[in-house]
Amino acid sequence: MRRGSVFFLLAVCAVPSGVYAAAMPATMVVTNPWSRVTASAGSAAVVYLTLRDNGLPDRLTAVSTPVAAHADLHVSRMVNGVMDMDPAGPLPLKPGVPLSFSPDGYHIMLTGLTHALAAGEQFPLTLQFVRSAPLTVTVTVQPMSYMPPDASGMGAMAGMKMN
Ligand SMILES: [Cu+2]
Repeated sequence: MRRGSVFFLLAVCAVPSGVYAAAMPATMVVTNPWSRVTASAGSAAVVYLTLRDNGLPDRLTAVSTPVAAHADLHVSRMVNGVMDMDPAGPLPLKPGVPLSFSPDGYHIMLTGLTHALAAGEQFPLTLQFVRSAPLTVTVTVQPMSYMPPDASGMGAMAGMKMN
């Protein structure tokens, strides 16, 4: 059976990566992870990115980075005309539906920065999922004036409480 032998070959090829059999290979794609310059060490920073799940349904459970004592998933919401935020997550990921972090929605909050973030600096950020293997991406620190190409709700940062 030709069909059967092809299937068998695929099964054999999958064996060398058997260590990671519980995880899915390279199905999470992160676009434009970025943050902004900060005034000092110890202060807070926010990371935005777009996450696309090209595999099976999954959930983003946690984030971490060596440049901050804490990295947390937050969601912004308008309360009495002021942008406030709450802890969020795990965040559900639907295959093929991008999850965009933005000033008026989900963001990654970094607190207890080890040093002030300077424009042009880059640092690693690791995303953890229920099913997929952890994914480490490189965040670029942008100047205060930076707006991402696909920014929406641009004025939302103004009233956001950062501490
Ligand atoms: Cu926040």
